[in-house]
Amino acid sequence: MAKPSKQTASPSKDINACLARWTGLVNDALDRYLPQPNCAPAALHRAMRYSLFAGGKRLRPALCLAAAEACGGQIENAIPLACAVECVHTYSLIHDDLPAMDNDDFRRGRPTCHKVFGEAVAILAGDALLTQAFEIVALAKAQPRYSHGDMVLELARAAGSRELVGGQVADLQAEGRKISTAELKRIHQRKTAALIRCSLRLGGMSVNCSPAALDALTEFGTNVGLAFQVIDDILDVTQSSQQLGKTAGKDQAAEKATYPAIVGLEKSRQIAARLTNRAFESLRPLGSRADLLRALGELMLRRDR
Ligand code: GRG
Repeated sequence: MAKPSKQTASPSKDINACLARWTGLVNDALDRYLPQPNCAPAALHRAMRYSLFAGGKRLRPALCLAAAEACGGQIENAIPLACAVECVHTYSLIHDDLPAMDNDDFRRGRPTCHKVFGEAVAILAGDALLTQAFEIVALAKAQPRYSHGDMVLELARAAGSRELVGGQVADLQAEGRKISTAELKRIHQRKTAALIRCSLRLGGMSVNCSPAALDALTEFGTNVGLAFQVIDDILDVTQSSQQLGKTAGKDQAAEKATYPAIVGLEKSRQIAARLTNRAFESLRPLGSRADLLRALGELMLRRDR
């Protein structure tokens, strides 16, 4: 993978150990927030848990917690928000895998939700996870600068028709069509970067961050989110299904617009590195407190799944 410039990247802590610890905290909290698997209707709750605890990388929750830390706050405040964004993310994956959309049989290393529970329950499990996310935001602690309303608005906008859902529609409509890199970037902004940026902003809001810190997180989130999707497109071409835990090579088969398809692999790697460097630049005002965010940015650029 292409390298970001040394001067801005300073992953000083053991990011993998930190990620493992944070994943544990988020998983425990999600387990508490979600209805138990035997709670009626059991099929629905089992389906929600099946996808939520399928071994996702938990990058959005990690970004949320690291943002709270970068703003000098306690990660405990950010845990509910980290859980909420992961519920929205998992819902979007369940729906994206449905036959009416990407029609995928394999996700997070196991059969997709609709393959195991049927289409109707999978649709409803996605709906319930989306709703669950807002219930969890309501249970978070409001802050002097940020009310519950501000947090709900943040998540609703990122998940709604102008961002995540709108990006998915634009992505489906671009299939089989030749589009420019500018149009592709706009799709990536909505379907991928919006929720990543929202994860960071909610992390900052959960610890009452300053407006300047929120701006820094916003800029970081946009660029790291765009880089994340470019890498995702590269991995779809270069990795095996087993490595990815989802079906590889689907973009080409569906004639999807991707950076590798439009500009080639090498240029795509350069674009991802450039976006990551730009993301690091925006963290300067946060100083060394943002080291974990820098390390996460590095990890996202260099990931192999
Ligand atoms: C159906 C409303 C709706 C939206 C779907 C999420 C999405 C939009 C489509 C899925 C395919 C895709 C390329 C999404 C972009 C975001 C992305 C790269 C998701 C995968 O995120 P990871 O790698 O997944 O963090 P894990 O499983 O590790 O959580």
